[in-house]
Amino acid sequence: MQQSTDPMQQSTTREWDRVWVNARIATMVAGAAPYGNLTGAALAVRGDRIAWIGPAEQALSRARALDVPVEDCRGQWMLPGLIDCHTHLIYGGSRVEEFEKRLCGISYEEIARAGGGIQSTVNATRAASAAGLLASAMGRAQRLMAEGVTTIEVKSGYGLNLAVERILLEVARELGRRLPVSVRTTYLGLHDLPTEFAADRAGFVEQVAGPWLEALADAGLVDAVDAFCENIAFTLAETERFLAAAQTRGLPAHVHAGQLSDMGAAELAARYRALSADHLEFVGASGARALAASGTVAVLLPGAFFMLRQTTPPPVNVLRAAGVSLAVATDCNPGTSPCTSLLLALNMACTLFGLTPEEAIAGVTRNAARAVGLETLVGTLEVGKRADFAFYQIDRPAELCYNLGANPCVGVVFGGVARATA
Ligand code: DI6
Ligand code: FE
Repeated sequence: MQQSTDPMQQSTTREWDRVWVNARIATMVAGAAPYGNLTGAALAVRGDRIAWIGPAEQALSRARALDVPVEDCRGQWMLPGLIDCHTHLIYGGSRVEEFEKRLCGISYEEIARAGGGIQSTVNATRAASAAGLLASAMGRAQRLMAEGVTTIEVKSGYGLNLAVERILLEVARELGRRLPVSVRTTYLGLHDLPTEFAADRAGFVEQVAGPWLEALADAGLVDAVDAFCENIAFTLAETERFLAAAQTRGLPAHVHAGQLSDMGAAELAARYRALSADHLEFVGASGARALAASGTVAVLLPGAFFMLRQTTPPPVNVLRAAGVSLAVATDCNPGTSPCTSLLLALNMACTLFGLTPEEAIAGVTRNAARAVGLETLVGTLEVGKRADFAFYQIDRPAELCYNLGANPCVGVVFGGVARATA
């Protein structure tokens, strides 16, 4: 799609199915007014696309001439549908007991030795039925959607064997069929070493990067891959083996990079032109420069930072100075971020990491779209993009970051169709 700095453009060849007037529109198009704001504008859709954005008076007269339905937004704000670009939405069980134990002074390591941590979620996920996994994930997805989320990235990673990873990715696809939301699937092959491979790390990485990736990709279940590159998880070399295998198949990558230490994972992600490098509490100037040069988006995950009570935030100034695009996501997972509110993540990105509200909102729209490789389709309100947008009863866009626990979303349109759930 052609990028335009002037969203007040119009298509002359298409007619409209519906037009929205009296909205205050934050297009989130870069380089225009703050938030890409348009005043006195209207937006028309045809099919699942935005067909026209232009002055409200023109919209009304044309709508009358074409006899298309007109929706009066009564001054509500309209923004692009939000994108949660990093979630582990599908898992069995819960880690609430672990949370209680940690608050009673039992350490994460003690919990892990007693069978807690990621392994406990792997056990609960392997024991769950596909129907149960789908039902719990639908509930979480619906809570995200109620805030105006229209695209969700969903990672596997709690199966750690081919059969269960396949189920997780199938459930992710099913979510996208059952709900009016678009789902991007990520095969998080390297999340943790399963106990059955405890004595054979290399063998596990070979399975993940070889036959398992092949089977899952051939089944059409994989939009991207991901690895947890960290001293408690997988090394640079192991991560690279997986990224190289994905690259051979033409699959893009995300990397969990710099959550607990700077191992050079951001540089590796950049070398493989990853869509995103995620977490980045620990990244240096060289990692930031590499991400900027490769166009890899930095996905900030304040929910995990908050739950783990970490004290070193990502070096946002360094990332900004290097020109890295910033995104924000929930990291919804049972262990470190049991968060189903992207609006709460927006607040935390501002209060804990120092993003401006405009940066944070760009981080769940325009830049989140890049982080999932869908920037030509979603993330801004522009003619030709998919008609995904949300309506909010707020006075200004920054209010989306300001509220703690309120949900001002009053309506959602997904692919040109108003959602009943909003
Ligand atoms: N980083 C995280 O914070 C989560 N996964 C990851 O790679 C933790 C997942 C868990 O504890 O279940
Ligand atoms: Fe994560």
